[in-house]
Amino acid sequence: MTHPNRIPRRIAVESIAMSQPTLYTLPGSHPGYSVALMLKFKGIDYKRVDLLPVVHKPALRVLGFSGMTVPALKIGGKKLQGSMQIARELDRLLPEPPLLPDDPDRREAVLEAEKFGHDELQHPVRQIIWWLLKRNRDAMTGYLEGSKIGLPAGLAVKTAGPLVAISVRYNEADDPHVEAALAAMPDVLGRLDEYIEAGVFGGDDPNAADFQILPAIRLAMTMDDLRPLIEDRPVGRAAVRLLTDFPGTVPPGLPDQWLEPLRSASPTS
Ligand SMILES: N[C@@H](CCC(=O)N[C@@H](CS)C(=O)NCC(=O)O)C(=O)O
Repeated sequence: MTHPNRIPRRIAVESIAMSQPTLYTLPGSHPGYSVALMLKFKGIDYKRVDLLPVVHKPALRVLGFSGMTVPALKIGGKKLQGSMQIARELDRLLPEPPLLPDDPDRREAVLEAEKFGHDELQHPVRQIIWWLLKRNRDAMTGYLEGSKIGLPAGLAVKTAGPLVAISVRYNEADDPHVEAALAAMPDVLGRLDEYIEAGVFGGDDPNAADFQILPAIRLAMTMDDLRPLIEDRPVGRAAVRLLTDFPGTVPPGLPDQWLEPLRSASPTS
């Protein structure tokens, strides 16, 4: 539905383009992919700048952002952070196509699924991948594919030790948190499959919940330990449909015992 007072889309797009939208992200950042997909969905041209973990914090400060996390988006004279806040602002700046359904019940359901993905999936996936990358730094090379970090991937990986150590500590990617994240994963994936079966997301027309959740699932599927336990589930199939290609892969490395809850809950077990 187009509101009679809305400015025509063409004029809105031109005015947004004049503000030179720029997305600041980190290689492999799943919420970074969320925002990149939302911008594409809206038909907004933007420049992507890939920062390096840890170093991104002073860089964001210098760029005038108040928070310390990516995705960070400069658009329409504003500096935005937080994938959900960015989704709301994109709908405000350019209402068509919408990231949320018009129907109030469907809208509520999409907002609930988006928040569930943000609160229960986004960070656990981040903790699991940092735990693995700490033990297999060479695997970082794949996640750098297609990003422009301003130095050769090989050199970045060779010198990444201190950045990885700081990121692991900052994100609490330690044994107890990662074991707990994996223990919670069967319930998280089960709930996401239920949302898909109820038609909340994962359909032909992606919405804010698709953009929040599916990049996190896709990142989880780059981990050889997790991919076989996710790919045949509704949420795994939806992630591959939305993000056909996704860079990076990490060989198995998680303790068998931590994977047991997920293996027992897998539809193929
Ligand atoms: N939940 C927020 C925050 C995202 C977040 O934590 N991003 C990570 C990268 S995926 C980050 O910037 N981490 C800071 C760090 O590792 O130092 C969002 O959805 O935008």
